[in-house]
Amino acid sequence: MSHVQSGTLTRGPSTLFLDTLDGSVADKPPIWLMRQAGRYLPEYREMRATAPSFLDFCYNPKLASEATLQPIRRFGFDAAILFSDILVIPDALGQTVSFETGHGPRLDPLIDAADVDQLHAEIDMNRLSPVLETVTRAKAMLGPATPLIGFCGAPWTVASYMIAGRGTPDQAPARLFAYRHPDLFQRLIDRLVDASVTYLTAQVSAGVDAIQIFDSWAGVLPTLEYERWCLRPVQTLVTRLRVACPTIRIIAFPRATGRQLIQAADGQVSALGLDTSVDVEWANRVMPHNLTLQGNLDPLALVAGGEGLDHAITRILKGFAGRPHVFNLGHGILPETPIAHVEHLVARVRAGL
Ligand code: 1CP
Repeated sequence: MSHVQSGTLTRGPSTLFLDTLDGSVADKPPIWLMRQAGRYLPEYREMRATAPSFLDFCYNPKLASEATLQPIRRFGFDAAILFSDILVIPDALGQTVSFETGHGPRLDPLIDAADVDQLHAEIDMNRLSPVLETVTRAKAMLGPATPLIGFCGAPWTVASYMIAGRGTPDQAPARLFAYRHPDLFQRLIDRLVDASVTYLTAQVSAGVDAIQIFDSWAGVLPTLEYERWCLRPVQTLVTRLRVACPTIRIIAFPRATGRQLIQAADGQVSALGLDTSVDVEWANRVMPHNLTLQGNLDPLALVAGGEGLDHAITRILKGFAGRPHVFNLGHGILPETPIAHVEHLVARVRAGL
């Protein structure tokens, strides 16, 4: 077991997942799945039915820590991810957020300057204290063998929900807003960077071992807008988080950004999450050799199972053999995914090539 000391923070015991984020190459990669806690698990659905709303569930440390542990107990993944949502940040900035079953999130959309200026200047960490308690509880339940991943949404992705007030196919409302009111949109992004730094620093203090920044909607922007609204704010966030937490491992997931993924490999992040569309051979060739790559099985291949799934797993294992790689999906697991297919995937990855 290694304990790396840097600044005032001590790193915990080494594990396959954390060592891989640090650049070690193993003969079999560690595996966890984006959105691994949640609706495809019957035990989650049963527990979820006991809470009045999804946000109540997220702010209940007992339920949320149990949901964090469920996929670990069932599948023995190499890392757990905190059970929460990216939209707790707008909630803690004073925007009204709710989740309607079957319809996804609903927020009071931000329409003009008055709406943006009405948000709290600083994130209300009292509101988020149950999430930090979930981290403490989940860490104690997991023990030292399974690291815990904390997360937030990237400023652009979170802003896109704050402006649309709901999920959309292409985040058109936020793109229109950013073209029409760039200065106002910049103010919103800056506020989200500040809020995310505060929130992630608190997650690290509470005990998470790594952070993933979900930029799920990075791929809908043209080049220059991607640089302005995604790349630079995430770089600022990461730089500031590293001042507060010098040793924290950070995974960036700028989904569907194609060749611009190369820009995200900026030497500051520990790993880059690859979405389903990224070609394994291309990524292996163009990405710095010591950079850990995470991904990128198509969630639909996991739903389908059979030979298609086996081919896809083999291609990823082969493609990333010899470089630091964390096996994962290219986006979140789908609610209709059969449990048996997840069991098969874990067994295949554990068996190696
Ligand atoms: O009633 C329910 O069970 C609600 C379903 C649900 C769940 C289980 C939502 C609503 N969020 C979550 C949990 C969640 N969300 C986690 C916890 C860990 C885990 O499940 O393993 C995480 C990491 C997220 C992150 C998240 N939320 C993202 C980024 C990742 C991604 O999939 O792109 C996004 C975009 C959201 C917003 C959100 N929250 C919930 C839904 C249905 C959505 C998507 C809305 C949309 O665009 O239509």
